[in-house]
Amino acid sequence: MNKRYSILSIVAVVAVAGILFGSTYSNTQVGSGNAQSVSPATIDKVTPQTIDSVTAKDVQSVGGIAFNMVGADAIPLDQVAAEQAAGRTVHQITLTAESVKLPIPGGQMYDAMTFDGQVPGPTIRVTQGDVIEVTLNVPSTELTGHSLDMHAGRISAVPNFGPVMPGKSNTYAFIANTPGAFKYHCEGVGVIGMDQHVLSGMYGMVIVDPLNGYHKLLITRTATQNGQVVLNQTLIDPAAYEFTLQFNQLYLNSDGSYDQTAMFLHNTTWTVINGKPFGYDPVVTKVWNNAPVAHDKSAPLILPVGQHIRYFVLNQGNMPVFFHIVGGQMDRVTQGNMVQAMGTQTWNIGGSQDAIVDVVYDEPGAYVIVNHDYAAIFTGAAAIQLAQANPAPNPSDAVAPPSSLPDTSIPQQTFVHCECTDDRANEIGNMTGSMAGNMTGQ
Ligand SMILES: [Cu+2]
Repeated sequence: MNKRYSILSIVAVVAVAGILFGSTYSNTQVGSGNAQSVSPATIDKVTPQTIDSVTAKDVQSVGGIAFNMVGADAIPLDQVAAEQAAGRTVHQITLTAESVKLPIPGGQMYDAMTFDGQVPGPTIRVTQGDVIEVTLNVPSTELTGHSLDMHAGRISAVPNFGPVMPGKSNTYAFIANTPGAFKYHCEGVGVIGMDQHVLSGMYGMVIVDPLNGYHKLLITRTATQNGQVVLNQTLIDPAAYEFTLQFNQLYLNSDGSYDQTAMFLHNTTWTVINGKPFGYDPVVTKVWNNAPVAHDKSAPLILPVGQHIRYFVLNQGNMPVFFHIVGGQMDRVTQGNMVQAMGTQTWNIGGSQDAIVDVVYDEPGAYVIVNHDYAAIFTGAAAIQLAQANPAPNPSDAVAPPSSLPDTSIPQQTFVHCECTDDRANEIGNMTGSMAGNMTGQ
């Protein structure tokens, strides 16, 4: 590695590690004081547009408002059962760190680091207010320690995201209080190696469905009436055909090992969507079409025309994602179940940020999802979608599992299509009736 970057790297790691792990950790309880609960009706009067100007007088005028801070997201493990008894659903999730070799275009292999032998790691799906109790296992065969940072909760990094050395495991629990599509990732060993571990594959998604479900989708087009152009608006059901799309980069030396110098320079070797460069593009990745195992083949996403499509988009990488659908527009973009845009062409998703994108395709055709950064497109950030009147079974495992919420997901047939080991592909293939590679951890 270039000496300058080597020194920079060490300085950066020491600085971050000092901040994260050098401080003394104490488990602070958020006190409830004399605060009183707020009814949903009262909350509704305070909108994001007005909250900045709310004064004590305003608060009095709406009947008094005081947030009842009964606790943080983090839950001590011995209190998980009590939360369950009180009515929360508990998801016990286990992830296993696995360093493996995975293919890249040209038939070459690279040194991947994974959760459960697949990139991205298993998608975890819960409902807002559920408890996630997660265990990271690091087998004794691993040559390095790993860790697990979950963005779906407000929980202290220390000690929860700390190093788990080979042969050890670590468990923590939290309430998923905020809806969205959240990143989880390895932090290396006390953040040392975090870049290598994440950019080599140790990342995944937690979908937190809103407690009261997704909003109906307003579709705005135009029509002609009595010789005039008029708005033609339709409100469609929240239930949608769903896909997860996770963007990242690979920075590789010619032997398939991690290239940190290339990372510092943002000199991408491959850009991946759901773990593969051009993974939904059978034209570019011909090599995979001749692969002997199904999970190494590439296939486009198949979408139904005129139906509600929902994408959970997550930027796992080191570069912005200018999310764009060639030939399409986004009917809605939401974050935290709050609408951010309606009718937009491109949505900028920064590093470790998510967006939930809703679209209706009016006509059959090919619509390519890209990161509208040319360096990203031509290194792999292009996924072909075919919108059809009568779609064949969807050739993708990108579908999230149905939530416990009614009226959320329209189940789709799935197909093993992950950047994963043969063993993992076989395991997923045997998960009859469930969504490939994903889990709710019930
Ligand atoms: Cu790791």
